[in-house]
Formats: sequence, structure tokens, C-alpha cells
Amino acid sequence: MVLDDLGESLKGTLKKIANAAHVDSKLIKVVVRDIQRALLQADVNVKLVLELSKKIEKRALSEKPPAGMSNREHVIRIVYEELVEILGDARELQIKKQIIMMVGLYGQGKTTTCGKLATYFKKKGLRPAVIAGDVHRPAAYEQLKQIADQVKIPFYGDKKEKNAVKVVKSGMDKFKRSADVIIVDTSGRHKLEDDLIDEMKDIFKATKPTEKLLVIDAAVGQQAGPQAKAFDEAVGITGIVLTKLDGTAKGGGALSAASEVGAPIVFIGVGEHATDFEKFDPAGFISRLLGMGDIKSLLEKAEESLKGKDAEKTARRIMSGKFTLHDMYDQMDMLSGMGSLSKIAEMLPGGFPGKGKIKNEDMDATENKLSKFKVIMDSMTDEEMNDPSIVRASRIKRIARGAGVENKNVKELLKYYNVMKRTMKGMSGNRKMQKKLMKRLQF
Ligand SMILES: Nc1nc2c(ncn2[C@@H]2O[C@H](COP(=O)(O)OP(=O)(O)OP(=O)(O)O)[C@@H](O)[C@H]2O)c(=O)[nH]1
Ligand SMILES: [Mg+2]
Repeated sequence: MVLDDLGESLKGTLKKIANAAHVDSKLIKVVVRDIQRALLQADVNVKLVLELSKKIEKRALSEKPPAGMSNREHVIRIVYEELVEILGDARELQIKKQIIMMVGLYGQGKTTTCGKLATYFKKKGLRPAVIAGDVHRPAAYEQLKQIADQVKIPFYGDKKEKNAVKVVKSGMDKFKRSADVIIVDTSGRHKLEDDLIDEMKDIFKATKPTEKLLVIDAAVGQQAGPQAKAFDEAVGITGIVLTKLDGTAKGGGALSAASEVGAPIVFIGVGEHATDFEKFDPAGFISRLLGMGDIKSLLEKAEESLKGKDAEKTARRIMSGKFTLHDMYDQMDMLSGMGSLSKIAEMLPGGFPGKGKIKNEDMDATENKLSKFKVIMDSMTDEEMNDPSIVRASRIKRIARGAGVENKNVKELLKYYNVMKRTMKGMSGNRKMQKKLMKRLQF
């Protein structure tokens, strides 16, 4: 986990809240001071920290907890919400044909990130390729080639050519038909100087990239902000990749400063390997940092009633026919474990699709199938998960490729989903059935 120290201090603070006899203004003052200290140690900007702590204090003292939520839970929620807020909005790269140009100063992680991005898109079923547009550093060609070979991604480069634009143009020609996502590596410089800007602009004209991603080493701390701003003014960036978050205590500074610039952080690098790469989602990031799981168990009692409410809401949504693949995915998570799986199976008229009434010895096969379904869903986009009806032949092919399965497996998932959806909808008019389902699932 990145930002371990910050995470530990914040967790300690939240535990203070969870274990306190009363949540009063004295406790809130202590908590706010703890949070300030933790954020400053993680290099978050002083002004930002002061603003944030003022907001937390004001909300914690003035807002009443919503029904069903304890005071403690409420204060923890406020801390969480305000921390998410300073990280800005989430943005995702689209899963479609595109050209991505990497830019950034020397040694920030551009070349490594090319391999990580390619791996990400390959998993989503697209065909990525990389082009070695760094013609200045002698070892740059070999480095990208090695990375590409390792993750089995097509590579183009020309060791003898010293004109970056020529190399990139040849590469674009080569991959015109054979690749969906073309990732162009470029060279770094010590400073954002005129010749770097000119070369970036020339490559930009030659490639017309969909995305211009700025790569910044998180160890630069709050300097990430001015760096992002300067690049944005020079060439216009569409997203930031913050690398090496695994190796710095200054990550808090880089994260908060970069997100303030306007260009959103799209990915974070958390190690040297191609898979040490995460989509950046502020809410998910903070939840993990705070160890919301641990805190939840501390607050079990307050949580129980909330959880019940959430589950009930989900159940009602599902039964009204609004059942998406996201819901199904969550359900599968909930259902991993034979006991609960057989409960659901009993509920479904005829058991699982294509299986007839489910037998115990069939359970293993079903569990296997469900885990395969989850891999397939991991290769789908949010849009497809929300509205699976848009998944037709070409998308099926892409998804199957990404998940490493056959087209028929994807079709099987869709069929399974449709049966589930119909079954859920069928329950909407049947109160007795609804009650039974709730009870069985112990909502
Ligand atoms: N721990 C860690 N190391 C990283 C990460 N990303 C990159 N690195 C390492 O950082 C060093 C520099 O990475 P490169 O990808 O070569 O950086 P670059 O921006 O292409 O550098 P130039 O082409 O010289 O400008 C390499 O040793 C990488 O292995 C990361 O997320 N975590
Ligand atoms: Mg490089």
C-alpha cells in the first residue's frame, strides 16, 4: 500500500473517534489537529490543510447525523468526504481506438508507463502497440523494446534515425491497421526548455494524439502542481500519471497538488512492474488509505443498520428491473461461498441457466463459471456494465480477447445476465417472493 505512514496516522485518528465515549467539540479539535499533522507530514500544502481542517471542524460541529447513523460514523464520514474532495474528480481513459502521447521531464517514468498502459489496454481486449519516440537517450530504444517484449506488445523503433518525428510517423504507418491503441514514448529533459516544447509540438502534429499524458514522479511532492501547469500551458495535457507512489512519503503533496491543476490524475504507478499500475479513483484511494474496512468493524453496530438499508435499497432497485452487470458483479462477490450460492440457486426457478435444478456436485462447476464471469466483466467498460444491451458482436470479440476466453463464454455471461434480470423483474410484482428473498439473503 502506498502512503503507509499517512494511512497509519489517519487510521489512528479514526480509531480515536470510534473508541471515544462521546463525540464532543473537544474530541473534534483533537481529531482535526491529528489530521493536520498527518497531512503536513505527507507534504500536503499548508493552505490546503488549513482549509480542509476548518471545513471538517465546521461540518462535524454543525451537521446532524442522518437517521440511522451514529455521531461517530458521521464524523468519520465527514473526514472521508473532505479527503476525497481534495483529490478532485475521477476521470477514466476511454476503452477505444486511440493515440496516446507520453510527455514529461527526465526520468519520471514515461517509458515504464508505456508498458503499463499497453498492458492495461490489452487486458481490456484492445490491441496496443508502442513506438520509441525518444531518439536522444542512447539506451531508450533498448529499454522500451525490452519492456514491450516482456509484456508481448508490438514495438516500433529505429535506432539509426535521429529525427523523432520521422520515427513516430513510420511507427504510425506500421501500426495503422494492426493496433487500436498506439502509445508514443518521447524523450525527457531536465527542464521544460524550448527544444523540448518544439519537439513535443512536432510529434503532436504528426500523431494528432487523443490523449497527452504527463508523467510525474510523485517524489517531487508539491512541485507536481507547477510542473503540470507548465506542461499544460505548453502543449495542453489531458491527464496525469503519477509514478513511484510506492517509494515516497511525499505522495500526499504530489497527489493533492496535481489534482488541483485541472488536468485529472488518471493512473498511479506503484512499482516497477507492468502490473504495478492502478486507475486513479479518489474515493477508492481514500477508502483504502483510511482502511475503511477496519473502521467499519469498529463501528459495527452503527454500520449494521446502515448496511441493512443499503442492501434493501439495492434489492429494491434490482427487483424493479434496473439490474446491471455491476449489480451482478457485487452479488457474485457477496455470494462467493457455497452456502449463500445454494440459497440463491434455490430461489431461481429452475436453478442456474443451462443447469437445471442445481445439485451439490454441480456447485464447483458453477463457482468456476462465476469466477470466469468476473474475469470477463473485468474486461468490460463501465458503459457496457451499466447497459449490457450495447454489447454486440464486435464488443464481444474485444471483451473475449481481453479476458482470454472464447466469444461463446461472453455470450454465456450475457445470457446468464438476461435470465437473472428477467427473474429479478418477475419478482417485482410478487411481495411474498420479495420477502422470501430478503429473508434468505439476510438483508
Ligand atoms: N518504484 C517505482 N519505480 C518506477 C515507477 N515507474 C517508473 N519507475 C522506475 O523509474 C526509473 C525511470 O523510469 P523511466 O520509465 O525510464 O523514466 P522516463 O521518464 O522514461 O525517463 P527518460 O526517458 O530518461 O526521460 C526506472 O528505473 C523505472 O523502473 C513506479 O511506479 N514505481
Ligand atoms: Mg524514457
